[in-house]
Amino acid sequence: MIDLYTWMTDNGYKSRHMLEESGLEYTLKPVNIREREQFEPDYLKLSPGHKIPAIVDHDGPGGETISLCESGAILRYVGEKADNGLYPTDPLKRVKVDQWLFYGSATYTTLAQQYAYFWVRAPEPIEEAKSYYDGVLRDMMSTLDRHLGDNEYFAGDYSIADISIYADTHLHGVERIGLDEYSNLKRWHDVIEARPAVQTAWTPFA
Ligand SMILES: N[C@@H](CCC(=O)N[C@@H](CS)C(=O)NCC(=O)O)C(=O)O
Repeated sequence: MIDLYTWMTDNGYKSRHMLEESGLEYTLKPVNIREREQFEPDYLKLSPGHKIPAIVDHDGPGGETISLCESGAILRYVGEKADNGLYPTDPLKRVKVDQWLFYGSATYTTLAQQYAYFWVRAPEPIEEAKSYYDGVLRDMMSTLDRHLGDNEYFAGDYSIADISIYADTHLHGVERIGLDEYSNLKRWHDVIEARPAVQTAWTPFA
């Protein structure tokens, strides 16, 4: 059994999406980051940088209980454990899955969060920062759109790479910027959005 410590944010949705796809049993453990619950001492033992998500697997490698934070690492861990093809075992296929997984985690989400800060949460509007991050987000969406012009999914078949990129495409692409100028990204987004795992993973829990 896996405990998933999460909240309703881009990174939070990724792990839940993956656990839903995996068919593994898991329990949701809400960590309300708006109430600063991520700073509770017990939670910091799971996620030293006070970030959601984190998991505890009570049946980890060798039957040990393990904890893990960082969305990309969680997606890989659950993918390996589920062994359902979403994190392929073929090293040749893994190369590109890892590339796009890291693009999703390290580049896309990280910069999209800055966009969200200046456009949604900043107490005072700072026009230069808003304009800068608008350009950054649109550039990343163009990059994704170009790749999907020649590829059905990001790295071969549907994989953890797609899961890593879906959340910010939905939150910012669909709900803020719009996907009309990114037709390949829209086609890909709509296919993933229709998956039952996504419908469940994006159900509010608080
Ligand atoms: N690199 C981390 C980033 C996680 C992250 O940014 N989590 C945010 C919510 S989306 C958070 O917990 N923020 C609360 C805080 O920083 O105190 C990952 O990929 O999981």
